[in-house]
Amino acid sequence: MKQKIIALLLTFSALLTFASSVVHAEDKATPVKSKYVISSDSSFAPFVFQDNNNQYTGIDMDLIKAIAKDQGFNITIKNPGFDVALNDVQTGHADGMIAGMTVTDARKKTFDFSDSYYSANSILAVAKSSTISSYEDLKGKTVGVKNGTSSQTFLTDNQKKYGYKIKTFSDGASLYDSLNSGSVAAIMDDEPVIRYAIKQGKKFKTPIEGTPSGKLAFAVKKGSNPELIKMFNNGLANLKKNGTYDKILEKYLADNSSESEELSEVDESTILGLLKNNYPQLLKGFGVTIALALLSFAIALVIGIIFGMFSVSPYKPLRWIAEIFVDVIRGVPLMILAAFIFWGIPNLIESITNQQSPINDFVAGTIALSLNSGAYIAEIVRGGIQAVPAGQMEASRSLGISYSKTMRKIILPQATKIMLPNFVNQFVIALKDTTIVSAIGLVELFQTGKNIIARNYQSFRMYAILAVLYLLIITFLTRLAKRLEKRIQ
Ligand code: ASN
Repeated sequence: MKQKIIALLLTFSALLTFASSVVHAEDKATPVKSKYVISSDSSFAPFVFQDNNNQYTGIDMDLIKAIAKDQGFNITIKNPGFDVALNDVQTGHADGMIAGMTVTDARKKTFDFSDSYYSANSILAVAKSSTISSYEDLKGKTVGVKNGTSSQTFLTDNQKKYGYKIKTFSDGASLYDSLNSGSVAAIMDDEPVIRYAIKQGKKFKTPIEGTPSGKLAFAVKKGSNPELIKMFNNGLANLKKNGTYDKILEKYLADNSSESEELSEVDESTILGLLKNNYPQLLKGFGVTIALALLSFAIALVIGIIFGMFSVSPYKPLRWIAEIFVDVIRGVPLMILAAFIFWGIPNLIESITNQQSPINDFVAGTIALSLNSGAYIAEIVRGGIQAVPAGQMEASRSLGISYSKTMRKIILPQATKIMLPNFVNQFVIALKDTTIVSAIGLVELFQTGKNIIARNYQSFRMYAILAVLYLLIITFLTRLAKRLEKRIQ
């Protein structure tokens, strides 16, 4: 009997060892993709923000890089902002996101979360001189919050109770700037982020105690990239064990953290200082803007000429096609068109094919801008052709000359002269419209400027620099176009 029990116990323990080794083996994950795209916030210090060299840094950036190294997988990080990052993961433009993201029940329906790496409250900040000292004092006032965040959910849930208005912002920089300038009475954000801003010299205070909003974790789209979550968890556990995790937190959260000292050293409070520190980044953004404008305008010219010719064609169906195209594209705001192409279409394709098919942000921006300008150019072409007296076409046709030859030899040369100034005008509009497609996270000149402001809060000077840059390039290009126009005429 005794022997039987011992044998049974032995078998049982062998089974346990086997089972635990299986569980352990499962815990280990190997990368499936050669590179994982990780999306993040653009300004959420100390979790993610730009340092003086315009590199993204912070707890989240250090953590994900250390974890990738520890677990042996490759990553590319992009920082389009919190709500764009949420969309990125949902539509397959990114494999995962780390952005001080709070684990909430609502989010668990659409995301899978890793183990938590930090916990944070949501807290209200007001100007130092403000008299607000309770939620009740917010009645009738405006509270700012970043779009898509857990703080926004808290504010929305309690709006009726306290009677405040909510204003949402797409990024932290404009949110904090708005409290600074007094355009909102209070803002709500994660407590470590507000405390960090105060430490950096923001004249804010936090009169009301924070409300626990939860744990922060890394996230993937529900059901996708399970190995990424496992690798994150394993890596995080290792970093906690070997002290790296504590070191990272210490680096950004300690009172005398080196990061904060570094920030105050650089003088970015003058236009010259701003330019000196940021010109490589500004030039890059400038290049993207110019490339976007030129490429999309060239495509728009082709689209516009085709549909413009359709709209004056003697064939009714062609005229209809042109009319529908112009009406639809002109009737949809450019920002929605860009969002539809960048997020909407991949989402649709995925729901049909079950396969993620992300589209590059530059390509999506170019398509949106080309279609948009294309519709307006089609109208310019139609207007130009119709401005040539109809008698000319009739006279030419009655002489037996074909439609296309009359068009090419008689009508178009005159029409082109009428169209030219309008083309120049449309190009200027297209160049300015490139700022709108920054909404999909494309880092062109405007977004570059916003990212810089996110770091140093120099909105007056930075926006002035941006305005002058656009003014210079547009003036230069219009002058050039005018010369060309004169030559042609
Ligand atoms: N804690 C915020 C949220 O999850 C994240 C952020 O603002 N980056 O809503």
